[in-house]
Amino acid sequence: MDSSQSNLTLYGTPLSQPVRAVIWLLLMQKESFRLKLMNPGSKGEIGTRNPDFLKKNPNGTIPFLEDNEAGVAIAESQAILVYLCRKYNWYDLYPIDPARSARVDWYLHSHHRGMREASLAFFAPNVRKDLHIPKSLIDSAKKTFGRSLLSLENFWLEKSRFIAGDDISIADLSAYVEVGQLKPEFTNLFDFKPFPKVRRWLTDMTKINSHDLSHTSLTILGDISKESPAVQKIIDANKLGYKSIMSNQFDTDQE
Ligand SMILES: N[C@@H](CCC(=O)N[C@@H](CS)C(=O)NCC(=O)O)C(=O)O
Repeated sequence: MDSSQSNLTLYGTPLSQPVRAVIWLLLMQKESFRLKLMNPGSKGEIGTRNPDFLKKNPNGTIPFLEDNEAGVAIAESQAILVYLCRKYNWYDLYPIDPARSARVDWYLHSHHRGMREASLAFFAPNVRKDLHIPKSLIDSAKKTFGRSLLSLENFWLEKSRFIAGDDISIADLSAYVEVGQLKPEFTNLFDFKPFPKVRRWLTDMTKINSHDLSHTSLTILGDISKESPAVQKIIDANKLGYKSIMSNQFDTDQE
């Protein structure tokens, strides 16, 4: 089946962290999907603040998933990740046993006022200069992210290889799209030297199937630590990332 016949339509853009987590899961599990490119924050035709999209998701955010087969339409990356795992019985990534999924859920629910702040603290101020994000907001996000990174180092990864145990789960995908984007190999916006367990985990995550493909747009964006990327570079990174994902999603030999 090619993606045009898929029941799943994902609204998003590859440079968006929560969208990337969903793309990674679908690629990793070789589940075909359509990707409808969206422009975050815009009221234009493909904008997330366009009235037509707001009718689907009043919060105006991506990712947004439509599953035509099931008549389901949902927003919020964590809800989408859990939905997909339940629908397709991907219990290795979201355990069916409540005692094991409890830890995954714990991380997922803590993510939004925690690791997610990596984007507000580092990524957005460099990539979305047009937003003129107030310094007080950025400073507060840096503090929250700092605390979350410490808890990743000293708590979540203290005794296990991944966040919820020795096997990877959707909690790792969700955390990695935030933390991983800051690595020297991508935007180079954070120094991970004082965090050895986090560094080990970051390396292990690059070995997970479809890591490279789902992160193509970040590779294209490259190191932005010295200079913010031009608008055209951001557009190109999203478009080329999109093309690469759509043309390779059925390549069974990928990675
Ligand atoms: N809690 C949401 C956050 C989604 C989010 O912030 N998406 C951004 C793109 S990275 C967005 O859609 N922004 C557009 C807007 O707020 O208008 C999730 O995990 O899905």
